[in-house]
Formats: sequence, C-alpha cells, structure tokens
Amino acid sequence: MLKFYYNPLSPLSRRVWITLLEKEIPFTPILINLKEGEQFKPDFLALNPFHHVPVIVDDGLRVLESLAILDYLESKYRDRPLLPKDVSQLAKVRMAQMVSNNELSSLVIPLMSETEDSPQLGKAKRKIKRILHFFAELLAEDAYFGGENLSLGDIVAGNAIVLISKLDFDMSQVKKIEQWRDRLMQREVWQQTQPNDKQMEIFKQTVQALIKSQGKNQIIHKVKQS
Ligand SMILES: N[C@@H](CCC(=O)N[C@@H](CS)C(=O)NCC(=O)O)C(=O)O
Repeated sequence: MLKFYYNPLSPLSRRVWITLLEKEIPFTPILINLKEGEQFKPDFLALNPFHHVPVIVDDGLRVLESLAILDYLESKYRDRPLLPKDVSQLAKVRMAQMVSNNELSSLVIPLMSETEDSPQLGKAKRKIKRILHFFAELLAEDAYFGGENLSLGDIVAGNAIVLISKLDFDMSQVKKIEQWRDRLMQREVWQQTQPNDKQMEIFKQTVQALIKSQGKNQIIHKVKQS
C-alpha cells in the first residue's frame, strides 16, 4: 500500500493528505515528528535528502515535493479526477496553484511574527487582499477553480487560505473567497485534516521558534521554495 510520510501540522503535507482522502486512495500514514527532529534520521534522509515532509512511496517509487506528488497521484489514480479537461479551466487551476505557491505561502510568516503596528504586517495584508481579489476573479461564478468540481487548485489555494483565516486575517473583505473557503470547509475531508485551536497554537510556537533560531528571511526563503 502507498506510504505517506507526513506531519499533520505541516501545511504542505496537508495538500497531499487532502488529495489522498478526496481521491479515496488507500494509504498507510507514517508520522514524522519534526519537533523531535525525526526528519534528520538516516532512514528518512534516505527518502528525502532535504529533510522535508511530505514524501510518498508507491509501488517502490519514492516521490517528494508536494506539487510533484499531487501530479503523480492525479496521473496514476484516475478515479475522482481533480484536474478539469477544459483548457481554460485547467489554466485557472494551475494559476491558483502557482499563485498560492509563489505569492501567498510566504505571507503566512509576517502574519505569525509581526506586531499589529509593523509596516511589514500591513504590506503582507495588502498583498493577501490583492491575491484574494485575483482568486475571486479566477472563480468568477464557479463553485471551484476547476468549475463545478473540486480541483488540485482548490486544494493548494484552499489549504493556504484556511490557514490564513486561522491566523485572524479577515476573509469577509472578499465575500466570494470567504464563501468558497466555507464551501471547502463543509467537506468532510477538510474538517478531518485541518488543525484544531490547540494544534494551531503548537504550529505557531514551532514557526516562531524556527524564526528565532534561523531568522525570518531564511524561513520566508524556505517557504517560497515550497
Ligand atoms: N518544497 C517542499 C517543501 C516541504 C517542506 O518545507 N516541508 C516542511 C514542513 S511544511 C518540513 O518538512 N520542514 C522540516 C525541515 O525542513 O526540517 C514541498 O513542497 O514538499
């Protein structure tokens, strides 16, 4: 059976976790305790020399990098497709994925580390708002980025948006995105995989400890590579 190396507090693991569950692919979860440094153990480094979760091993094939894993799962497991056939819908799904990755993900760091009066926090919030308006434009009148059905774009972008909401960003500024987020959160798989308040607290403390030990720019750089 497919093995899934993950940590439930890792937003990038969650992309893969949600995809596995939404596609109803059977898997064995293997928890990697990042706080205890299990990602640096030789057995795990043999799977991922860059010491990151998520990783999957399927039929003897090891795949790392969350987006590469999503593409692999979609190509191999054809049931419950998460990519639309229509080319313009597909372009929207890909844009949602890439904008989340390249523009949005790193903005989580200032939300967790800057004080209310910091100019960096104001700048991050303004950029998030710009991204939300762009997502609203992509969604247009559809329920999801891929049209009427959930897509990989919704999983990647939605996962980041739910996290940002949990960091007290006011989503009601862009109603269409707030409603889309609520639509995602009505799905059983999303309720099952999103962190509760206690887990969010642990996540924040872990990121703050990383910022303290490695510096904010280093962490932002790492998130940008995700
Ligand atoms: N580009 C990778 C990044 C994965 C990544 O940064 N994972 C984090 C958790 S969200 C991790 O494993 N951090 C532990 C470490 O780097 O030691 C991906 O998209 O899969």
